[in-house]
Amino acid sequence: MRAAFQPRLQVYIGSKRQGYKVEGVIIMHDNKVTDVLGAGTHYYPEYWSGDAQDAVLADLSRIIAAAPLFVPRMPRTGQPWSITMTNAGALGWVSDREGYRYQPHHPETGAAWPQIPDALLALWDDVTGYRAPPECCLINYYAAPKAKMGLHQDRDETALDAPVVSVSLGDTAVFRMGGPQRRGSTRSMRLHSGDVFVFGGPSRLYFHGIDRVLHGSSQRLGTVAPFHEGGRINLTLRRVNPPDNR
Ligand code: MD3
Ligand code: FE
Repeated sequence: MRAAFQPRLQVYIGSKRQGYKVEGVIIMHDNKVTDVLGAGTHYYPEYWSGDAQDAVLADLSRIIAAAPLFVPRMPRTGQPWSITMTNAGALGWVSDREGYRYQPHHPETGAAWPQIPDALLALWDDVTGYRAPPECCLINYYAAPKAKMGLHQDRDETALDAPVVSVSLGDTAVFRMGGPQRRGSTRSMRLHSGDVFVFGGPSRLYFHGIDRVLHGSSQRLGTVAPFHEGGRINLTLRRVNPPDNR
């Protein structure tokens, strides 16, 4: 069940150099903001209550016990990212010297990824209505106070008609959303614990990244193993291959 309250989505425009100003405040209706920025992005502020978020964290704890967090590395250079990650589902997304790809097994243990928890499968059905379930739940963990993710596009999936669903847990993130071109203008929004974003339509291929995490802004992670350092978790549910209709 969704938390019943009426928060506002603040959208900032600008850059580090020029400074930011509030571009607009969008007031939600029916616990949902439809078509944020006119790009096919839908926003569900605090989709889950605190208890429901804790239940998802308990699921993640079990997943990580079976499929440990690993340090992704940049293709070619092998430079480590500032976050750690793991996956659930038939396919997991990995990044190492060889490149970016989806694969059915953990890069270090060689084991199949754990199943995607039922609560996340139900979320996918609720917010996407897509004709097939997600094949991947990518789990990104921002433990270090300086962890971030540079501006990028998600295009390793062939089912580009399916949206990507993002769930934020723990500390608030400063999220940057660009457009279809790397060099275009960008906007900044804050992602809070329990927030769900659906990136469909044109926004599916928009550039995006995490500038920083507001370390200590939430206490939700601290009591759950292995998240004792606190920080932030982002889950993305993805359809990788088009469903086969036969
Ligand atoms: C827009 N994750 O895993 S979530 C990623 O918070 C990723 O860890 C960030 O970007 C994070 O690829 C940002 C928001 C997000 C996720 C996927 C998207 C925005 C997206 C895919 C397409 C368009
Ligand atoms: Fe992404």
